Order: sequence, then C-alpha cells, then structure tokens
Amino acid sequence: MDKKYTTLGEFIIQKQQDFDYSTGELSRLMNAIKLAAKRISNKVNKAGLVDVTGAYGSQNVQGEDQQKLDVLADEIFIQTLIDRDILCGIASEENDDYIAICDGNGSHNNKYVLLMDPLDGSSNIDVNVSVGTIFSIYRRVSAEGTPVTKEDFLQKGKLQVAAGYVIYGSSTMLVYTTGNGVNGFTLDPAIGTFYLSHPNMKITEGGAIYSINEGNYNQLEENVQKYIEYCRSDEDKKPYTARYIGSLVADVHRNILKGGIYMYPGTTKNPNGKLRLLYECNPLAFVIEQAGGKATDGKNNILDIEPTALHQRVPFYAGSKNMVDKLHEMLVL
Ligand code: AHM
Ligand code: MG
Repeated sequence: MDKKYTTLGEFIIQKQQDFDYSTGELSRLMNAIKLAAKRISNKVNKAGLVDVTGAYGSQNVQGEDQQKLDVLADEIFIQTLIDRDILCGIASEENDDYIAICDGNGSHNNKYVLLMDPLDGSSNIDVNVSVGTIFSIYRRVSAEGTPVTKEDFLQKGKLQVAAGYVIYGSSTMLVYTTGNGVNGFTLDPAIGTFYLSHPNMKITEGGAIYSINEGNYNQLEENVQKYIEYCRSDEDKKPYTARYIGSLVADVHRNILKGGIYMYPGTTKNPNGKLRLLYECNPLAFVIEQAGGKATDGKNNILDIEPTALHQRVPFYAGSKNMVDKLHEMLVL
C-alpha cells in the first residue's frame, strides 16, 4: 500500500482527542464494535463452507424464521460487548426484551446503551448477497448505578450519540457517525485491519436511483404509487434507475455512495411497513442525515419520532435530499 491510510483504531483515538472531557468510553465502545464486526465478517465469509446457512428452526420475536447466522451474529455481538464492560444495556432485533448489563464490580455504573440489528437481510446469505449489521448508541437517561430501564432504549433518534453499519459485501466496510460527519472504513482481511477508505462521506442532493420492493405496488397508498410512476416517467431527466437488493444496509450504502432514495412504505397488510424504528431506521437515518441526506416516515423526520415500543415499525423513506423532498411534496397532496 503506497498511500498512508489511517486505521480505524487510529481514527478513534484522534476523534477522542477532539473532546476535552472525553472519558474514552465511547472510543472503547467503538473498538468493541470493530472487534465484533471482524468476528461476524469472518463467519459470513465462510457461510458457504460451514454449516451456518439455512434456517435455525426457530422464530424470532416478530414471528420470522431466524437464520443460523442471525443467532450467531447476535451472540457474537452481545458477548463481545458484555466482555468489554462498557455498556449498561443492549437491545437486539433478535431478542424479545432488552438485556441489563452489570459492570465488572457487579454494579450498573456504565452509561451507554446499544441497540442493534446483528445481521440484517440474513435471508440473502444462502444466495451469497451482501448482508449487514446496524447499531445505535445512546447515553442512558436513568440514573447511573441503577439497572437500565426501557426508557433508556425508547429515546428519539436525534439523541443518538453514535450510529452506523457494517456491510459484509465484496469487501467488509464499517461506516459510522458520532454526529460530526460520516466516515467509512474497509477491512483488509489479510491482516484484520479496517482502513479509512471513505472519509467524510456525502450523499448527492440529486440522485437517480429508486429502491423499493415493487412487488408490493398494489398494496401501496395511491400517493406512493404516484411517486413510483414519477420515478419511472421520462420527464425531467428520468426515468430513474431501479435498484433493490432486498438487503437494507446494502441498498442504503449504495444510495449513499451513488445518490438515490430507499423506500419501505406501509402496505395494506402492514400499515407501518416492515422496518424497525430503533434497530434499523434511526441509526440509518442518523448516518444519512450526517451525510447530507434526509429520512422520513412520510410525515415526520425519522429522528424526531418518539418511540413507544422496542420493536416498533415505521414506514421508511431515506436518501438524497431532493428526492425525499419531492416524495414528501407528493405524499401531502
Ligand atoms: P430482516 O431484519 O428480517 O433481515 O428484514 C429486513 C430486510 C431488509 O434488509 C430489507 O430491506 C427488507 O427486509 C426487504 O424486505 P422485502 O423482502 O419485503 O422487500
Ligand atoms: Mg433487519
């Protein structure tokens, strides 16, 4: 490698020095996420070789079949974070309820909670398509020293301290924000090091890709159907290009890099859509906003929604600013 690339470890230390009163806990937490990401990446890359593909034979709390790798990724993430003694609580899309974590002294003095989707899009693994991990970090609202409560997890997205995703694709990338821009790191698997490959990521204001499961077309409300017709029409330098992997992290990552809009609207069968506010929409909305884009449920900014339940679902529209604005304009007609 000719150019000097900053490693993720170096980057985390540099950023910590930007905060005068930093205790280093968030840096330690990011380092633990980095480690968990590498461990999961290793498993995902071997998925075709070892017996980890296919259904686990059980269902998760939303009644969906759990894949073996979902379960493994959930365990790896939780154990890696618990072992490092930085969190007071974890909530995962795969588990019914949150977990309260004691610190090394048997008390509850840690101050961060983490919410995650350990392996999003896991039905894609059997066909060798990209999957991802999504994470979201908050400062607890309950008093330090007491066990965490549900309120520590049910916080508005705009209160996130950090959020990001890992994409296990043709290469593994970790992309995250602490509210001061978005940076992307690519894993060199030979030496197990993430390098800063995508500094200060920005999503173009325009954009020409739309991503939606169009199989649901007949179940969408009329104004969303009209927006899809608009995307397909020839006027104003269109039609846009349709791209839908069916793996949220991969679809969002592509649209951040190339410019586009991701949509998972409510349907007649599922009026709140499919995606979970706390584990999927909030963290991705934080990243997208920090990259200069927008995220909405069709009425409100995602990050302004007051959560009411751990597994709450919301319609999700996110991406390039001008595309989300145009959609908004058509939804309120
Ligand atoms: P999951 O969390 O159970 O993997 O489900 C979320 C996934 C997203 O990755 C993807 O965008 C969406 O479900 C695809 O859903 P659909 O097949 O309905 O288009
Ligand atoms: Mg998911």
